[in-house]
Amino acid sequence: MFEAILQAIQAYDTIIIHRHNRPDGDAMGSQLGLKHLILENYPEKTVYVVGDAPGYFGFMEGAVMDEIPDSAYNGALACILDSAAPHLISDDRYTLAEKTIRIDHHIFCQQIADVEVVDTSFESCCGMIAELAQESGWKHNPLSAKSLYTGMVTDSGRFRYDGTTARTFRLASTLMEQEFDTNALFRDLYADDFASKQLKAKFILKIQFSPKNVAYIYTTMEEFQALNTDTFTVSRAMVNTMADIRGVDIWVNFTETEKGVLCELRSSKYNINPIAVKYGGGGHQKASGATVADRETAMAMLADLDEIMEQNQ
Ligand SMILES: [Mn+2]
Repeated sequence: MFEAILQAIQAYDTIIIHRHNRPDGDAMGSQLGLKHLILENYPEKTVYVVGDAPGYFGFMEGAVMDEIPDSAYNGALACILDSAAPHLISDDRYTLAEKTIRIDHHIFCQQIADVEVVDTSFESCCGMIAELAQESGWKHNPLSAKSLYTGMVTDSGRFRYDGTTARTFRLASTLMEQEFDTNALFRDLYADDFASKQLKAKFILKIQFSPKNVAYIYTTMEEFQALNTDTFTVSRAMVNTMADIRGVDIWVNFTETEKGVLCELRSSKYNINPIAVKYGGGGHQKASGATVADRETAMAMLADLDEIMEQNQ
């Protein structure tokens, strides 16, 4: 599967690894994991990691990005990870490289690199890098293993989402053979600030139910302003306070803002994406979003989600 990728990595002395903007655990994990794998197995090579700041994932070892001049790309190989489109790639200087390769698990949009392996059957890009390592007979070290494991865990929702397969566990087991502290990793990933816990408690008390048991939270402009926080924290970060309620298969978080009512739609069972699309939004089958004009439209969306429940009863 990765012959051409392996050949390219073997052929270049300098390899610069890119990933998408505003990195998640999979973007950071695949970037750092591949770096440590190359350095472990080809110690004479020079490997750089580039891109914007790691944000939440700053706890990962080696997460500080390299600052390199344009000239570093002369005669170099650029490797693009976990990115489906050029505008998503952090640091567009990959175009300066002599050759480019890409490894990704998102739905294919367009060719970006000279050599590409895109496979949506993988739960994570980290899983693809673990497969590349296995196929190439590369040795892991604790850093490469922990980095890749981080992305497998986050992109699979702790081995829970649909993309999780027997292969996911086979590859994860190759990583677990290395010594690293999974307890420390899970603390870094999932420990919450007390203020965030309190906010979630407030939101849990606001949950309401439609006639067919779609859970929803509606935050008015007045309430939103009183919380004195950003739209992301109220909208996307709060939607899953409604996850895992027994008997609730669909849930939606509505937030009134100056731009309209933000709608975050989730399901553990049904494809709610067409409803988001109907209201001008998009996303994934079980996690989508849209922004609608007013409360009335938001309630029409809620009725449409109710209709999905009705049809499946
Ligand atoms: Mn990913």
